Amino acid sequence: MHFSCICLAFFPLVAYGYNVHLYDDAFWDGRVHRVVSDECEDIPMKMKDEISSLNTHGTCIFIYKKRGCSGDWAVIAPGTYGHSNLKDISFDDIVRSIGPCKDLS
Ligand SMILES: [Ca+2]
Repeated sequence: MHFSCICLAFFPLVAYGYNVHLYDDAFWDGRVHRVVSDECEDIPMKMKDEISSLNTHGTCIFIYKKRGCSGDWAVIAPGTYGHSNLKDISFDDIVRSIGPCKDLS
């Protein structure tokens, strides 16, 4: 118990904020929609089923195939596939919500 208190003191629980530009064409082209948040956000109707590439500006997000951050998901973070073309990870034109990265450990 004492140990966990020390951990919380040195590593406070923080929200994993993200800053992402979503594009309706591959390779960061077409219409763009920016989302800055630290919680789940549904894709606006005007961009629904159109997202084909994205730029997370070094942050980490989860993308989901259903609204409310549910359904199949994938991690988009520095070094992962899919940023330039979501078709590479079978998420082209299907992203309906995005959310902060979760601790998968
Ligand atoms: Ca598209």
